[in-house]
Amino acid sequence: MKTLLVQSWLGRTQHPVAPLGLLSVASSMPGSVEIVDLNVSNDPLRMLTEKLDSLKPDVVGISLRNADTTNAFDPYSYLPAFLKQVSIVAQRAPRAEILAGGAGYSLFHRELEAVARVISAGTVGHYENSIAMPSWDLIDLEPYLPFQRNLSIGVEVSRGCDLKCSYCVYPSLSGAHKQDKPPEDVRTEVLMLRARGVRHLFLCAPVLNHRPGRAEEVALAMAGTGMTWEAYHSPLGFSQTYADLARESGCTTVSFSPDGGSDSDMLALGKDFTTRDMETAVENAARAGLKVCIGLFPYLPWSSPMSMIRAFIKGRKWGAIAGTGLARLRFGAVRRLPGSSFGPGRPALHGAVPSGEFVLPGKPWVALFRFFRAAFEKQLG
Ligand code: B12
Ligand code: SF4
Repeated sequence: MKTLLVQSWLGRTQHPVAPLGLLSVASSMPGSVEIVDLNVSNDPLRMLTEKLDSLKPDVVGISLRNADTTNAFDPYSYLPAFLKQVSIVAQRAPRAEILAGGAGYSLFHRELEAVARVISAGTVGHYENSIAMPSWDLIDLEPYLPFQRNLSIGVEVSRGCDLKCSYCVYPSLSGAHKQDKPPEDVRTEVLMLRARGVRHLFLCAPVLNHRPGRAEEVALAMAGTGMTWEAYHSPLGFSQTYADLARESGCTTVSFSPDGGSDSDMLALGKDFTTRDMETAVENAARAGLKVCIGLFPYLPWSSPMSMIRAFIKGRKWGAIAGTGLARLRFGAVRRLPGSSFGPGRPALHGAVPSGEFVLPGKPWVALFRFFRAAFEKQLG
C-alpha cells in the first residue's frame, strides 16, 4: 500500500513549519509512506498534482494544521485553499482513500466533511495512541533551516493538559491525559536534528513546566546538545533556579500566556496562577537573561471599558518588567472555537473569519482596543 501524506498549502506565503504532525502519523502507518509539504514550493498546487500523478497513491492523508490564524487583526482563513486541495486530490487520484487530520481539521471536521464528502470520516485528534518519535528521515530539512528563529522546527516533548482554561482547545484536541516524551528520547531526537544542521528548536508542549521537575528534566536533556530552544511556560513555579538552569541549557526565550490582565479575569478564565506569579516569573526570566513573550486578552465578555484598559496597562507593566528582554507583547482577542466555553465557533469556508467569531468590544470601544493595542505593542514590542 502506498500512502502520500500532504501538509496542506496555507493559501498564501508564510514561512514553512516542518510538518511535525505528519511525521508523527508516518511513524505508525503501515506500508510505504511519502510526505510532501506544499508550503516549501513556489507552485504548491502543481507540486500536488505532479506528486499524485507520479506516485499514484492508494491513500492520501492531508493535514490541516490550522483552520485560520485565530488573529482578529489578520482574520485569514486557511480553509478555502484546503478545500481546493481536497478537490484536486479527489480528481487526480479518484481511487485513493482520502484521509484528513490535524488540529484545524479536528476543530471543524463536521463542517468540512459536510462540504467535502470525499474525506473518510473518523480521523479526528491524534493518529497514534501515544506520543511518537517522528519519522524525520522522510523530509528534507533544508527549506526550514533559514526560519528556525521563527520556530519552523519543533520537537514534541509533552502532550495533553488536565487544566480547563475556559477559552482553550488544547485539552479537547489532545486530551486531558498528560504524556511526556522521556528525556533520553528528547535528547536522542535533538542530537539527530543537530547532526542534520538544526540549531534552534521550539519544544512543543502545552506548557513545558506542567508538573514539578518536568521542565528541569527537559532542560538537562537539552544541556550540551549545542541546540538553543524556546517553549511555552506557566509562570507557576517558574523559579530563579529554573530560569538560570534553562538559560544555561540553551533556552533563549520563554512564552507566558496569562491571558487575563487581572486576578479576577484570570480566575474566571480558569488560570491556576495570579498576576503576582506573572510578575515573579517575568522578573526571574529577565534576571536570567531570557527573552520573554507575553500574550493576553484585554477584553473578555464580562469586561467593562475600564477593566479592559486596566488589562492593557497590566500587560504593559509585565512588558516593562522584562525590560530589554521583552521579545513580544501581544494583545489578542479570543477566537471562538468548538470545544471551548467561548464556542461554538464557526469555520470560515469562504473568505476571511467574520469579526463576530472573536471576543471584541462593540463600537465605540473597539476603537479604544485598537488604539491601546497599537500604542502598547509598538512601545514595547
Ligand atoms: C506548537 C504549536 C505551534 C508552534 C509550532 C512549532 C513547530 N515548529 O512545530 C508555532 C508557535 C510555530 C505555531 C504557529 C502557529 N500556530 Co500553532 N500550535 C502549536 C500547538 C500548541 C501544538 C502543535 C503540535 O506540533 N503538536 C504536536 C503534533 C505531533 O500534533 P499535531 O500537529 O496535532 O498532529 C497530530 C494530529 O493532529 C493528527 N494529524 C495531524 N495531521 C494529520 C493528517 C492525517 C491524515 C491524520 C489521519 C491525522 C493527522 O495526528 C498527529 C500526530 O498525533 C497547537 C495546539 C494543539 N494542542 O494542537 C497550536 C495550533 C495548531 N496553532 C494554531 C495557530 C492558529 C497557529 C498559527 C496560525 C498562529 C499565527 N497566527 O501565526 C501559526 C501557524 C504556523 C504554520 N505555518 O502552520 C491553532 C490552530 C487553531 C485554528 N483555529 O486553526 C492551534 C490549535 C492553537 C490554538 N490557538 O488553539 N504553533
Ligand atoms: S491554556 Fe494552557 S494550561 Fe490552560 S488548558 Fe490550555 S494548555 Fe492547559
